[in-house]
Amino acid sequence: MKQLFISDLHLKSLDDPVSQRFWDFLENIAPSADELYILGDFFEVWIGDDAQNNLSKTVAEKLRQLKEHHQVTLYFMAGNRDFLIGQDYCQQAGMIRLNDPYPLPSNPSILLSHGDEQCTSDIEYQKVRQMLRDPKWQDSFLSQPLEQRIAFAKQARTQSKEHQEGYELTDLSPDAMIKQLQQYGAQLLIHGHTHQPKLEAIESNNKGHSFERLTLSDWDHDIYYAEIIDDSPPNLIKFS
Ligand SMILES: [Mn+2]
Repeated sequence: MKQLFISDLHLKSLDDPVSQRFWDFLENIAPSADELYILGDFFEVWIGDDAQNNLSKTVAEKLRQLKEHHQVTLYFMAGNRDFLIGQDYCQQAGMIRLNDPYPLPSNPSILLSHGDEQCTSDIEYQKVRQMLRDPKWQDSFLSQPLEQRIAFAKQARTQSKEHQEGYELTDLSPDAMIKQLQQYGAQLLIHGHTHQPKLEAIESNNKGHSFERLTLSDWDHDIYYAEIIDDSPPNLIKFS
């Protein structure tokens, strides 16, 4: 069995080079897989499954083709940009929506996550996250007219940029990663969000345990995806 993992494409428009790279990936890499996991921030922005455009429709069509022509099972986990992707779009694209975190059924020592939840040192962000992930907030947001949702998304982007400018890039907290791995009886976290591709040990004072993380890249410059073949450990593979 071959499993592939990608994240953080931040798809923006059909004519963006990232979209072309993704079509290449779907044509040349993904067909040989049994399972493809998309671990969040797939789209740069998402304001509801009812607000579709040419990009979202093309992506759904291409994913469906991959699933139907090559029998690839598709999984989607939301990130902090596209957490409003719902069952309707997942169904349209032939993807199975996963909760965050999600233990990999074929290898429960591996836990999948987008990664923003473990950035616990950014207290402001965690407060906002808690609001945005509240189903009540989401229902009320999705019931607003499109223009209002677009305006909100724009404002949220500006605020998030201002917030980030005062900070070093916030990484996932080692303690938060280890706590979550222990909770699930897992040893390796595969995640995105920080766009710093690597496979490394998580620094821990907890002797006798060794935890690891595999971080996926974004799709702007050097692109990496993770691959697991049968029971072997995951590999980070450069996609050019
Ligand atoms: Mn993210």
